[in-house]
Amino acid sequence: MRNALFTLALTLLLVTPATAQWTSGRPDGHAPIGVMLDHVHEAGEFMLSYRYMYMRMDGMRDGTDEIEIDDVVDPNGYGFMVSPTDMSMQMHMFGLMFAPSDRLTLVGMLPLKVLSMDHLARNAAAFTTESSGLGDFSLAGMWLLDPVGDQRAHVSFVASFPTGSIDEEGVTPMSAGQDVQLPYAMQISSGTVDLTPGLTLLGQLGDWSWGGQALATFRMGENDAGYRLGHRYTTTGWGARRFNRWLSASLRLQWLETEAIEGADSRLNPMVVPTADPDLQGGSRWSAAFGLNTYVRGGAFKGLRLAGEWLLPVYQDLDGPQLETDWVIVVGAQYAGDTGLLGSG
Ligand SMILES: [Cu+2]
Repeated sequence: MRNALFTLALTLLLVTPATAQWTSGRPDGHAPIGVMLDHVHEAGEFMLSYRYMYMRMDGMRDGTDEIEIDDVVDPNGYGFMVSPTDMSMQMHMFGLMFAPSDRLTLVGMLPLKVLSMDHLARNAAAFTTESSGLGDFSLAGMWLLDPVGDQRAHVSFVASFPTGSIDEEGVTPMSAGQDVQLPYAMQISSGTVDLTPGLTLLGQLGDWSWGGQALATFRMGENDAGYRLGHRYTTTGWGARRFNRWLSASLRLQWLETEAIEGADSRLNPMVVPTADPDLQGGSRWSAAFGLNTYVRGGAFKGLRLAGEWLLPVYQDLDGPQLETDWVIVVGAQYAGDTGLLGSG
């Protein structure tokens, strides 16, 4: 037995090229662009990043079944006065990374959100509410664990601070021209300090690479409006292939679970519209995503990465009636370089 193990270990050692070592210097050296906190930097490096996310939600769902808007507002159905019909969520995410050492990378992130939701009332009146603004600023640290050959792993920890607004208002047909509090999904901030521990695994083998990540977001306490958003759990795994020095494609699966809201905003009436009911905001979702990564390796734009990812839900189980997600697009630009602050490597 010991002999067999020794032979196996020796074989693995011999078939693993001596140069096999994980490297970020390839297009798939960064994860698909929809994955945050996927990579660390080397001592002295910085990175500026910008991501644009567009999420399209259209139609209502209860559990795994699609339902009609008419049923939501039918007095003999769900009995709400108003139903959302569709929503678009846009986010501009600005990020700055800096690595004080090869082990530790620090990240600052600030989102700008633009939200729009269309509705249909029982009396057939259609209306739209909108909100926008700077969201919650977050600070993250990532700690690189000891690499194993061409595989590596890091742990991450994010603290998000409620710098955005939970007091977004709008005019609805029921508000008689007055500005009234908008439902939970139209708010820009969680209103609480949110903590997100995570673990990321990365591997490379020839022209192929893979990765996996698990994140959990916990909302601390209760916000000024008397509620907290549901905790969120995300697990994702992907495979990627590079075609040459500057282009790679990826396929990714993602599991997202959101718990119900705890407490309630007393400015909202949960009888009027499902989006105002704290018990109708949770659910889980499986999505598949296709992505492209590019990496400029020389010239005036050396260190620039452009990437895009298109995500499609393949399974949704929602605490409904609730808007279902149709698709999500994320595009991003990242520019990394050496600050020169910590010498040359
Ligand atoms: Cu970076």
